[in-house]
Amino acid sequence: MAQQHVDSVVVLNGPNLNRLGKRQPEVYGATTLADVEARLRRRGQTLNLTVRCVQSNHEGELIEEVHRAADEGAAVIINPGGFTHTSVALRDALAEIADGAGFVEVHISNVHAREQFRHHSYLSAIAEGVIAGLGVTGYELALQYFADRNTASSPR
Ligand code: DHK
Repeated sequence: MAQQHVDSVVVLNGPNLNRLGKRQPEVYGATTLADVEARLRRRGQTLNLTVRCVQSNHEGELIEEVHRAADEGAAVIINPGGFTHTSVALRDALAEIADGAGFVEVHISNVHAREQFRHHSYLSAIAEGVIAGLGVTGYELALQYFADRNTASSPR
């Protein structure tokens, strides 16, 4: 399912993504998270989507934001950082989004071209789509996806 019209999208970034622009710029680029989030909010305005951005280094906080998104009927764009490869609990929370508004998993780097332990994601199998390796543009593409899906699914 997961083809419902959404008015809002929650952009969640997990551990260490507050260090964007500083941490391993050769892998994650030079753009800061504040810049990425500002860009997404602006883009949301032109796409008629309310965008709320949250970053946390804590698994429980991310899970609570997922619950909040579920209660609001919001779609989710998530870069779970290292929790991608470890967190059954985050997957369990996101299963509710998968059954509702849907979520897209984003990775800035091409995780498949990196260490073996980054090749497995606990989330990908229940994500509506996965974007990896396109830098921070991946977030914008995911947002565009939800706008296009709105147009395709339910003209209002
Ligand atoms: C970000 C991280 O922090 C890593 O733990 C993931 C992901 C990859 C990214 O490419 O955005 O393995």
